[in-house]
Amino acid sequence: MAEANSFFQSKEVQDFNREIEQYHLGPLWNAIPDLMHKQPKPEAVPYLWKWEVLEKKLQEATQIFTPERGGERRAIYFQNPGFQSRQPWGWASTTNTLYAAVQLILPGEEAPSHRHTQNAMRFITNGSGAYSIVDGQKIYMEEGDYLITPGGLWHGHGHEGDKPMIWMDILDIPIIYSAAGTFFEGHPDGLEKPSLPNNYSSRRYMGGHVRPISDRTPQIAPVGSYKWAQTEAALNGLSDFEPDPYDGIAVEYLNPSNGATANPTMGAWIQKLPAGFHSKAHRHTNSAIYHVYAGEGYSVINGVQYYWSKGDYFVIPNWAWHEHVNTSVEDAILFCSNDLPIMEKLNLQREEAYEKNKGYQEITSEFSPKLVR
Ligand code: GTQ
Repeated sequence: MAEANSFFQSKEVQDFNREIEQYHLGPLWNAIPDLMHKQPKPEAVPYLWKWEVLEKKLQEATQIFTPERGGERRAIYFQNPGFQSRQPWGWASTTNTLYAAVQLILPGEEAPSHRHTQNAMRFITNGSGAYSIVDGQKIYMEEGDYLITPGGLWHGHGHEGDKPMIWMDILDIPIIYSAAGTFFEGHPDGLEKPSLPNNYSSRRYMGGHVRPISDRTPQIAPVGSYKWAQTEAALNGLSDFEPDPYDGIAVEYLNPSNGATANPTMGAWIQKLPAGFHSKAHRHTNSAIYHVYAGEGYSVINGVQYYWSKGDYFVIPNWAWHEHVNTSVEDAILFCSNDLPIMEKLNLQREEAYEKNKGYQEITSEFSPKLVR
């Protein structure tokens, strides 16, 4: 190897590499170890955002920005520190493939409808009375609901309640950006007028339990909103069963037409970590963005301890070792969004158990989250 190294560093090779640059040509012999490293090396780093910071910044944003003034949504996204060099705007990358944000809408506000090639999903964290109009269907949102807005569908939001409402958005912006597949269009009417009965698809499908017999082959998931009451019932129904050793009691949102994930490129599930639960550690090629819906505990990611409590968000980059611990006497409930469907479609999905130390990582340090001063 020493010989090979000195060959790559030799003046002859270096000069040649520089010489071909002017023709916009590149030397594979030097590039290959950086391009085809032995295992995933995501630019994304593990990170955690505290709810107190998000709440404060969203509150401040209400003083600066209104949908009326800006013609857009009041969303603040999670910029992974590993992507500062992506231009523009770090591609709003929370992981290599996914964008996530928190969005706040005030009573009476309307966020105009638009459509884009990016797929979107939402997890409702605070409040009630707001709605999303997706493809002509007005869908009311309540805490714990999960909504999908597959790419290409018109969507806009409004709020009929009397308190601010907040939710999490997850989109595949970085994937669509790198594939140069971005199309975006504003709706000619501002907020689209509903053309279907309210909550149409969830009611027709009973949340995925049955379907109208006329609906045998829909292409995209025909359920726009997955209601918390049904998700919670599913979690409770599993409470007598052995939890998954890595993720606790976890149920994934699916497209009842074909059993695939609810959104074609992004996966989402709810996982309950019973009181005192300590998962085993593993790693997988997909990345994940977590929201702490209830409870408190910590996750160990690549040996670093990330303490979390209700309202926090954290990132597990691709191929990072991780395990989750519920430190309290109450159940913890985590919402997990991930790029598993993308990895599966590209035949990249792999998973590995942590074998050392009885399956638990050794903790090397504790993460200090950035707090408001
Ligand atoms: O609410 O429609 O955070 O289109 C990013 C893009 C939210 C939305 C985001 C969007 C939306």
